[in-house]
Amino acid sequence: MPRLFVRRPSPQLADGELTHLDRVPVDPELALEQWHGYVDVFRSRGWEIVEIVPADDQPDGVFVEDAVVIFGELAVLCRAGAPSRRGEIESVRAGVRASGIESVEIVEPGTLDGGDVLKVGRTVYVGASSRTNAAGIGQLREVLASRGWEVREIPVTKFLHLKSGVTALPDGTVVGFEPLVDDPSLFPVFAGVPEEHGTAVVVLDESTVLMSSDAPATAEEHRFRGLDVVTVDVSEFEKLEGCVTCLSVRVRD
Ligand code: CIR
Repeated sequence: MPRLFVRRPSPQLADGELTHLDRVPVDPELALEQWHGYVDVFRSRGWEIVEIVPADDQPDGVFVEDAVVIFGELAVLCRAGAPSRRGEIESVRAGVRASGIESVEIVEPGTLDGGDVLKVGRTVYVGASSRTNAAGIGQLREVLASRGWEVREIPVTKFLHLKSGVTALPDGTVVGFEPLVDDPSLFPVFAGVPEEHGTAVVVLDESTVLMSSDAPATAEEHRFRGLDVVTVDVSEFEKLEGCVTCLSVRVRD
């Protein structure tokens, strides 16, 4: 059964980090409602939901994808690029270990945010962003080299994390909002999408993706490709540069 690691939003969510967006009011109650809606999509499809203990003093703790990346049987625990987010790792480490998953950690001077890691087949695209540095990418490459994964570095200058700008459809096509992608030619198969909030897709199964409800034209394009599209409203997280990918870590057995 596939597993979903999540963490409920902190009441301090509105104080989360912002890099490219201006701060606008965030409704913590609506955020919690949206978070439940997001988790329910997976629960109703048979995913096991694993809740990392709440971290109410960590405004960005809900963006659990940034703290850990799973490669088959191995969890890579990240060292956040934003110092304000480094405290999130304690509880994520405990949650991952309690699940019996083997783990390694990115250590100083390396920084790596899980949002910068996009897996397509056995290729791991890693964003060199304001959050992920060369040392972090080097450590990841070393850990994965003997396990059959190839790490490719991708420049990220126009948005926060690699996966805020590009994600992958079930067939491996990388999709992104082209004005914000530094170099689409770095991906073997790239397709532009018409809306910024349409860049993020979560693969639910081989024919179904989950997306933000704030990208209706993109959803239509995916349906035209033959995919089933499930949408959720994640507006309160989008205000903090979050998206559908960063609210969870997916583990497929
Ligand atoms: C941050 O700036 O770290 C959070 N406010 C948003 C993190 C979003 N994570 C992601 O795209 N993977």
